[in-house]
Amino acid sequence: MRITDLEVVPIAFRDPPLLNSSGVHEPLALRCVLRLHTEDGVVGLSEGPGDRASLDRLAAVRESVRGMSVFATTLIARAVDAALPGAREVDRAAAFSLIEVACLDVQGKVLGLPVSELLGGRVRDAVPYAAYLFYKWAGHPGEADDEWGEALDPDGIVRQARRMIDAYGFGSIKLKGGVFPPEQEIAAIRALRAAFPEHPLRIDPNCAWTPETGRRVAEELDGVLEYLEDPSPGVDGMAAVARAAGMPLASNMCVHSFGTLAPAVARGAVHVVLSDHHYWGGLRRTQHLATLCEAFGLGLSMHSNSHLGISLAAMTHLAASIPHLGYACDTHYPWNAADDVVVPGALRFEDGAVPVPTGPGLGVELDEAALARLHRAYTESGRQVRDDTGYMRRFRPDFDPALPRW
Ligand code: GKR
Ligand code: MG
Repeated sequence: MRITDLEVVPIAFRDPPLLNSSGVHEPLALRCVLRLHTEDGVVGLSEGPGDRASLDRLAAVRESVRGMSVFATTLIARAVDAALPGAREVDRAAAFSLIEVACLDVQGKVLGLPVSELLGGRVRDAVPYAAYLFYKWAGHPGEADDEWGEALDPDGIVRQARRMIDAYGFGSIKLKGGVFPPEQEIAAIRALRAAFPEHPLRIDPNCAWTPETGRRVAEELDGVLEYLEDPSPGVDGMAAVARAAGMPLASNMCVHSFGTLAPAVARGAVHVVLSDHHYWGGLRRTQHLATLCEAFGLGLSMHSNSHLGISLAAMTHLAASIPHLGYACDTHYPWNAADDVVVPGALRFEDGAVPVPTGPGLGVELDEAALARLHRAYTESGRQVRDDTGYMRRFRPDFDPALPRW
C-alpha cells in the first residue's frame, strides 16, 4: 500500500506555566499531527514536535516518501536521511519517527492488529506512567489561576502530587528541578518521601548543577531516589557525578541518539537511558535501543515533552512491547489532556497505568473539530518556536538561562 501524501497539521494547545531550568512554559505548546494518506484511502496518524525547524524538515522529505510502501519502513528511513543531508542524527530520526508511527498505524488498520502486536506483542497489558511534577506559577501572568494552582515550595509540590495521584493513581513520582537552589529541591524531595513513603522518586534538574553540586545532592538523597536524572552537563559532568553517586544516573540530555550512546557507556556516565521514540527514530528503533541497553547492562525508562493522546498511544504500544523497560514512563499528559485531539474512550489511566489500546493500529481516532480548533490556535498565535527563556524574561528580565547554575 503506497503513501500518497504527508499532511502535516501544526497545532497549539494550552499549557500551564511550568518552570524548568531554561525558563517557563508559554501559554501554548506547539506540536504537529501527521495524517499519512495512502492510495487505498487508509489514513495513518502520528504526533510530534511543532516547531518551525521540525515542520521544515517534514516538508523537505514529503516528496521523497510519496509512492513508497507503508511496509517499507527501512527504505523510508533511507529516503528521509537522503532528503535531509547535513541534518543532525537526532533531527533525521525525529522526521522519520513521525512517518514510521503513521505507517505502523496504517499497517495495523489494514491488518486489523494493534501496533503493539506489530511490535512483537505486549508483555504488559497496561503501561505505568509517573506523576510528572513541576514547580509552577498559579496561572500565566495576567490570567486567572489554573486548576493546579501554585507550587513554589515543598508544600505546594506535595499538594500537586496529591492532586495528580488522586486523579490518575500514579505509583511513581518525578520532580522537574533546576528551578530553585538545590537545598530547596532536596527539601521538596524529602517532603514527597514523607508524604508518599512507597512511591519511587526521581528529580531532573536538566543539567542545572555543577558536578560538585550534583555529587552533593546525590549524597544527600542517597537511598531516597530511584534515579537521578541529568544532574550535570555533558558526558564528563555526568561521569563525575556517577563516580560518587549511590543511585543510578539517568539521561535524556547527554544520551539522546545512537551516536551519543557509546561515549556515555565508555565513561560510565549513564545507567538508565530515557528513550523517546519521537527522536530515537520511531518505535522499532526504540526497541533496538532497548536491546542495546540490555546488552550493556543499562536500564531503560521513557522521556516525554508536552504532548497529546496520539503520542500517548504510541508511547503506550511501544512500552508495552519492551520487556526491558523497567520504570514508570514520563508523561506530560495530565498537563495538556484537556485539549486532546483524540476522541475520548480509547485512552484512560487506571492506577497510574494506561491500558494498551486494543483497536487496530494505534487504536485512537482523531477528533476533527478539536484538530481544527488547535490548528486555528496555532495560526492565530503566530508562534513558530518554543521559547521558555524569552517568555520568562518578559516577567524576570534578569533571568539568565546559562547552565550549570548552582
Ligand atoms: O517540559 O519543561 C519541560 C521539560 O523540561 C522537558 O522539556 C524536558 O525535555 O521533560 C524533559 C526532560 O525530562 O528533560
Ligand atoms: Mg530529563
